[in-house]
Amino acid sequence: MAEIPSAPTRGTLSLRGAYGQTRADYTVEQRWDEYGAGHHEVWRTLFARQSALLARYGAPEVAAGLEHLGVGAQHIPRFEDVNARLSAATGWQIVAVPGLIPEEQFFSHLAACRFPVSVWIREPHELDYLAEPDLFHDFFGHVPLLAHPVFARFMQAYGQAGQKARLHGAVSLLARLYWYSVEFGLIRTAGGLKAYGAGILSSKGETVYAIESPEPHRVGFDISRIIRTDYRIDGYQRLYFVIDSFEQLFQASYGTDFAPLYELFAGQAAISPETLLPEDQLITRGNV
Ligand code: HBI
Ligand code: FE
Repeated sequence: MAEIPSAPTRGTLSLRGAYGQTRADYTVEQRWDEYGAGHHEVWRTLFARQSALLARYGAPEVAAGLEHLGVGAQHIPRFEDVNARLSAATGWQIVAVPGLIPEEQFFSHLAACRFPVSVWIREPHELDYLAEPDLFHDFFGHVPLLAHPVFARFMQAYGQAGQKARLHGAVSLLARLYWYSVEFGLIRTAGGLKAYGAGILSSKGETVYAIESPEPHRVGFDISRIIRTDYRIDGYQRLYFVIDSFEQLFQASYGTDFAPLYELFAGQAAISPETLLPEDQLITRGNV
């Protein structure tokens, strides 16, 4: 890795995509002391903005998780501080990684109750859009729910399912489950529809859109429907799947033998996210 310059305000940005110092499992040290004032400022800005949206748009378990883990706006969290509380809550840990890591290691971490969090944070001109996960997305979006026992158990089951999917050459099918739940999931609550997916909660625009826009379809969660359904990576989703509870998410995933579904769907064309099926449990029909 390049030397760490001690820039007065930004500190170093060389952590982004720095894969030179990874261990075999793709983890690195967080090196919290190397974040500069500018990095903490980006965290503060994003945290203030996104946490203000949680009360109205986020699943209550997300705000509860942030609170429980002692995560606040002040500065980029120290992973070891969070780990002390997280492991007491659910047995999970977060581990520092340079960014996206290969599937094999990603699934191994989840199966072992470790969530990989990128160590680099976006720059001030990137607050609204990033093509790859940074610390803010990984942390704010994913970590709070790891303090929820049932969601945490689901994530471990997903990691184990991922390991099996690799053997079937079916990761691209299983990844749709992750996309439509962990990244872009909605949940029905007494207070109405709320977001729990990290891709939604780490985006200002999509947090409002996912809940309030008349454009996208919103359909009841169904695993075998989800793993047949394409998703878009270049804009807000046209389709969201809605769970009734985290128990539903866990039970459906844990109780499903994916192998026969992989066989069945392997040769079939994917369903477009714009397409509704007669058997869908329609919650809202999109108007676009
Ligand atoms: N690596 N750090 C990181 N974060 C991810 O979400 C991630 C990854 N590697 C692979 C991956 N996701 C996907 O292949 C799976 O969700 C299927
Ligand atoms: Fe993510």
